[in-house]
Amino acid sequence: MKDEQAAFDAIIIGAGFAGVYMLYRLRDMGYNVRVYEAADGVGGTWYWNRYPGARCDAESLAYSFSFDEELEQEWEWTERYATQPEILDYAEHVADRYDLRPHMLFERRVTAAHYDEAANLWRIQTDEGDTAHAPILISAIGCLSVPALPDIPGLDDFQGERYQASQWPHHRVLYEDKHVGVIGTGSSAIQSIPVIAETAQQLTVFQRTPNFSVPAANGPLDADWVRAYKKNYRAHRENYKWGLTNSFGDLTIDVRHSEPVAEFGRDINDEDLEVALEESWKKGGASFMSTVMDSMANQETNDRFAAFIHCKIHEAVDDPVTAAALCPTSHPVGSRRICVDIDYYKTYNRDNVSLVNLLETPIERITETGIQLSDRHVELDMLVLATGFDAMTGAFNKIDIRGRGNKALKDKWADGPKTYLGLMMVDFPNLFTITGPGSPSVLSNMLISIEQHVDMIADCLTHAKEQGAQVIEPTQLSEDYWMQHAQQMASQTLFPKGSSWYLGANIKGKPQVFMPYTGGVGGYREICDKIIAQDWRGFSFTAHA
Ligand code: NA7
Repeated sequence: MKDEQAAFDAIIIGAGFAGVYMLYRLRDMGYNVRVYEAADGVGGTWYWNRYPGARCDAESLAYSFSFDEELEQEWEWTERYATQPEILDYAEHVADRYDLRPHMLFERRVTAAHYDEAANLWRIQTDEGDTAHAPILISAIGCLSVPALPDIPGLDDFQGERYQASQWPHHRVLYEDKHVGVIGTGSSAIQSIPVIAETAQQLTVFQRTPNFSVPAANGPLDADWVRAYKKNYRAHRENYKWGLTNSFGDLTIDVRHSEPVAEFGRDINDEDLEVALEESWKKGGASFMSTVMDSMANQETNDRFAAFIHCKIHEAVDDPVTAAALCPTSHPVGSRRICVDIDYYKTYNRDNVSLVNLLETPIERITETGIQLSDRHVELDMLVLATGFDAMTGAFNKIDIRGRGNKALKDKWADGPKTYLGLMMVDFPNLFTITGPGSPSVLSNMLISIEQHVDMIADCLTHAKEQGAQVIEPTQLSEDYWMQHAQQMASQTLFPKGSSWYLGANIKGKPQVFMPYTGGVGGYREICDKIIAQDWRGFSFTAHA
């Protein structure tokens, strides 16, 4: 089936969690919707990222939809942090449970989306030749969906097996009897290295920048605990929506999360901090950073967190040279996304695992049989690239998006993304960007941010209808204000010091602007709610002439 000049009320690009929920909402509102998806199934990130050990770093009961109480009660998660196959099953279950697939076209990559001002329509094209139009266009294209290949000479010369973590094949990959090389030590590598090490004959990790990682303390979920949690699901959801990790009142306290023991690092002495961090370390998970509230705002507090993790690395890793190489010193803890691991550091104690510190012996080139370092050649049978993504704007730039007056989005964003609330843009009317740059997105539990944006878009469309408006667009003033506010918020934190993909620093030539909103999901939601209460302040709703 192919769409030819097909007319819809709304077009959604992407069938990950954002696309799935947006479709669900719009269909319920009576919209005729088409979803185009590049993959041959739903799931987005969880469709593509099938690398060994892939799992979510947010807890399963929180990293799930909250829009239907029956769904959240009936779905059984098995572990504290769900694996990729389990999350993909869940995405498929949701698509089937609500009969969403008939509205989706798979294996279609949207290549162009042009706004036809005279008709007030977005006209799209796909790589399979589909053409369609709708007054509303919604991007649900994901924040981490365009893989970044390393700029290393000879990459294509390698004759062994080569895999990209974020585009892992669907067939089983076997490591037995193989010398495997992994390039990268971000979250994907840190999750996959312990799993590959279990069966590989030899595993060599090529590390340029070490990352901070905290233990997941993963395990099977206890049935009684889940029952108690599910009894209070509404309250837990409410807390998560506002960025609170704990529960309140007479609810079961989610004891696994780290509660802040102090607002400021200066209020807690070294001994007490050590005890508190130890406690958080045992509980596991990224909420470790919440042990003291100014950990991402105050360099001194952050340094104390870093020193604690350095000690943990030295405790876990037998070889002191390897341990030292694994200790990050170039960036504050958390300024690059903190990793959540299962036995990552201990993996370096295995006889079949070794670390190459690229800061001392850089890669010169990739050869037919391995990697040529400045001082030696490492022979490899398999090369795994866990080298990250062109985050947040990469997927937009892959589509020829043109707004009013044929203005290209690429040009608008030439110096960094510009949006109002990460949701809409001047000159691109009726184009909504779910978890777009300028919203908390990747600094939050994505499901929470997705649900908020989708609900807001649905409300916005209802409001427009009530106003008799067909053209929705933010004002220039509001977009300028939001960008200024977002940058100002980021500058009050240590995030910009990370030289990270949050900033676009991992992609050559990309403008370095801190892209996600650092005000937290609670602060952001409060602002959005106020804007809505003030009659959608900053948005203009006009009738199409
Ligand atoms: P990341 O976190 O961007 O990690 C990419 C890794 O690849 C990182 O260690 C990079 O080192 C390394 N890299 C990239 N290019 C090179 C070259 N040329 N040589 C050596 N090493 C290189 O991506 P992930 O997929 O692990 O995680 C992304 C997010 O996905 C994660 O935060 C979760 O939210 C899920 P560098 O730091 O650039 O020195």
